[in-house]
Order: sequence, then C-alpha cells, then structure tokens
Amino acid sequence: MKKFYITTAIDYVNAPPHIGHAYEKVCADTIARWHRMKNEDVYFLTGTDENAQKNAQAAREAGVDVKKFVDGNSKKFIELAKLLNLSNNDFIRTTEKRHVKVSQLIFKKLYDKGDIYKGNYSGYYCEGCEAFITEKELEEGKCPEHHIKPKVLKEETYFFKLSKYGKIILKLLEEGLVEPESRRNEIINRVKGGLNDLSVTRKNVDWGIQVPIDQGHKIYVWIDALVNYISALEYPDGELFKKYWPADIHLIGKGINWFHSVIWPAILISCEIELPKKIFVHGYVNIKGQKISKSLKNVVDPVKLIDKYGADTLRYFLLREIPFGEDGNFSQDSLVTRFNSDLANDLGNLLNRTLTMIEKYFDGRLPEIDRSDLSEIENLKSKTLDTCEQIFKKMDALDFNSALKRIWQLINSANKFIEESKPWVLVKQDPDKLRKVIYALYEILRFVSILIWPFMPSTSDRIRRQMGISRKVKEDFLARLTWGLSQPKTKISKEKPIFPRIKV
Ligand code: ME8
Repeated sequence: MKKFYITTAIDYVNAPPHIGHAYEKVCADTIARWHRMKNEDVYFLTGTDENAQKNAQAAREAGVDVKKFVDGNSKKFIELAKLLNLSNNDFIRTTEKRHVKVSQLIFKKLYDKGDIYKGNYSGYYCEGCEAFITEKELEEGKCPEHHIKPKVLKEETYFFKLSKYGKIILKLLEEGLVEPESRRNEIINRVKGGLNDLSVTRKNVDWGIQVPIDQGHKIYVWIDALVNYISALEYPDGELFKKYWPADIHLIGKGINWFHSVIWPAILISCEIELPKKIFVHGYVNIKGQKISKSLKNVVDPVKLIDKYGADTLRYFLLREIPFGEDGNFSQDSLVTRFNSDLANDLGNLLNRTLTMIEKYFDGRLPEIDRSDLSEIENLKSKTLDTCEQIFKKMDALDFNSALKRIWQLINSANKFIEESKPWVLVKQDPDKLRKVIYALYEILRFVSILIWPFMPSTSDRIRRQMGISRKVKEDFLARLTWGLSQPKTKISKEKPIFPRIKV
C-alpha cells in the first residue's frame, strides 16, 4: 500500500482560530481524503505552535498565565478540527514533552555537526512573523506582512550556518520542491540574493524550549515549530517515522514559504534527514480584499459559521470559491448565494426530485431495468465517466475548484435530463424508458456521493443514507466509480431536503 503523509502549518495560539486557519485545514483534509479514496495509507498531521513569544505576549496582555492561555486557545483549534470534520490522525501541540524532546535533539545535532556558533545579533525582529527582518524588507519602517514596527534586538545568540546551504537549496528549489511555480520563483530570487546565517536562540525570554547546550537561551520558535513534522512521528526511532517520513506534502500559507522552503530543508540536510517531497503554498482568505487582522477588526470566526450554516457548507464554499494557490474573498453574502444556487438548487433538488420519483412511481425501490438496450441513457453514462476522469486529474493537481465545477456540471446535466426526458409524461407513455431514466439519475447521484466525499464528507453520508446505500465512502472507493453497480430494488428512505434554501 502506498503511504501518503500530509501536514498543515501548526497555528499560533495567541488568539482563537480564524477562517484562514479553517481554509488551510479543509484543503489538507480534502487532499488526505482524496488519497484515502485512492486506497493509500494516509497519515494526516495538524496541530498548534505554542512556544512563540507572541503567544506569551498575548497571555500577558490578557493577564493570564501563559500555559493556561495556550491550553485554552489550543483547545479551540482542536475543537475546530472536530467541527470541520477533519480526518487528521494526530494533533501535535509543541508544548508536549514528545515535541520538546525531539526539538532539543535536533538542536544538539545541528550543534554537533558544527553548524551552530555563538555570536551577537543586532537588528530587527517582527513579533507578528516571529522572524528576524532586514532593513531592506521593511515598508515605511514596518513589517510588510503585519504592518507593525519591528522590535530592535541586540543580544547574544547562537547562529545556524544557513549560508552554507545556499547552493544546495537553490538546486532543490530549481528541481521543483515548491509549488506553485510563482511561489517557487519568489524564493529562488531571494536565495540568489544570498543567505545570512540565522539566529536560532533567544536570550532573556522565559517562554520557549530550553537550548540543550546553554541554560540561558531558548530555541528560536521557528526552529522548534518546523520540527513538529517529525516529532509527531517520534523521530528518530518511531515506527511512524520509519513508515511515513518523508512528508509527501507540507501544506502552508504564502506568508511562511521562506521558513519551509529554505530553513527547513537546511535543518534537514544538516541533520542528514530525508527532505519532504513537496511544499504546497496556498493563498489567503481575505475579507473585502484585505488581509484578516485583529487591528482591522475583520476576523471571521469559523465556529460561528459552522453553527449557522454547517461544516460542509463552509468547506464547499472555501474550496469552490478560492482557486487553490491564489487569494480569495470571504463574505457571508457570497456564501449564502452559493448555498442557495449550488447546494439547495442544484444538488439538493436533484436528490429530492429523484427520490420523490422513486417513491411515487416505484413504491420507494430502485426499478429493475432491461440492460439489453441502454441507448437512451448511454450519453449520460459516458458524460459521468468522462467527468470522473477529468476530476481525477484535477484532484491530483490540487485544483479543487475546477474539480467541484466539473461535479456540478454533471449534477446540472442530470437536472437538465429530468426536464428533457419528462418522467411525468413517460410514466404513462413509456414505463420502460422511465425505469432507465430513474436508474441513470440514481447512478449519477451515487457517483456524486462518492466524488463529493473528500470535500463534503457528511453530505456524502447523508445522500447515501437517503439513497438506501449503507456503505459509507472510505478507502478504495475509486473502484466504486463503475457504471451500473446500483442494485435494483434498493429501498430508499427520503428525508427532509438536505440543503433547505436560506431566505435572504
Ligand atoms: O504561521 N488565509 O501560524 P499562523 C489563509 N505558527 N491562510 C492563512 C491566513 C489567511 N487569511 N492567515 C494565516 C504560523 N494563514 C506558524 C506556522 S508551521 C511549522 C508554523 C495560514 O497561525 C498561514 O499562512 O499565523 C499558515 O500556513 C497557517 O495559516 C497558520 O498561520
């Protein structure tokens, strides 16, 4: 069985999760489920980044003990993962012992390799990024990502010899480590400008992981954060590490590309650990074109949206609306518009109409058909199989919104087929054809229930339950995408509409 290891970024716990966090996790879950459907042995990791100074700062501002504060917020991320119906195998918190141990081990390995030396850092530090920032990168004296003035730091520190790895990292990037190409080129250009050694410890801070070779320093948070991808697998001796490493995909947002595409590979090379296969960089969810930020007071709470519209609606909206790799906008108005058109009108109606006809014309059981001549539904069959083929390609390219578009084209052809074949006329004039029409519609719905599973797993379950199919979509379901597997006489059990229209 082919293994597939996918990770997300681990989120800072200086505040509760926002919709951008939900977006990344939903994308990763969709990829994980897609690979499960391909019968691969998937390991999906997510978690929280807890040792950052910005977490400690937020706790101080809230007047709460730092550990209590991060525990409280981390819980909200764990809760969100459940509410979003994520299929993660593990959730790592970087304050856990298992993580601290491996972070210290990696630091020690870098030191033993001769890649760490003591020196003095003097320059800027952006607490939003938790990153050292050069004068050249500032825009009007502020960090371009967080629009805040960086701190001026002058302190003793240990440096990691990042500069030593410039050439090899450039080669890796040119070989395609990072996708999409535009994000890869950004980093290539920066690396060509030369790499500076990186300050990897902080003095005079009391929150963070102890440097193993010097009691007076804490490990710079990005060094420990990146290590989560292997500490969760119990590097170096754990069975999980042996089985799943290297990661097949590190899924991250565009703001943290540098850390993953340059610093992480350098650490791994220094420690003689295999490199991840791909780093996929997604865009941002913006609000009215603006970045989500506390200071702009435009933070959207995904939990409230899930309460109001359901997890699958939010998942569908994010995956359908935002082309993967690009930025996109969120607004409740567009979510409701999509809900009413795509979910209530197109998918909900197709299910409802088809099941109503099975109830009305066939006493609630899928009719038997004469398989010797299926010419009347041949066109629909080939459209369905062709759609599947195209979707497979889109899914492998992580082009979710095109894959969803294709599924919806199929749904709409089925709706059109109802209009054109007029079952209410056939019932009197051509019962034989009616049976075939109904069978074809039911088959398409069965295909749809499988194809939407990576995107909307509970909707898939709900559709299948109403269709009388007891087996839930899981592993190896691609083989079920074969036309004609639906069993005549299957008893359906129609329920209330799955997506009742929202009044605007
Ligand atoms: O960067 N839209 O944590 P984080 C989409 N702890 N994605 C967004 C986003 C938005 N509006 N805002 C943030 C960190 N993200 C580090 C990661 S990994 C070893 C350490 C993405 O809470 C962001 O790019 O700021 C990142 O991938 C993830 O959410 C966590 O962001």
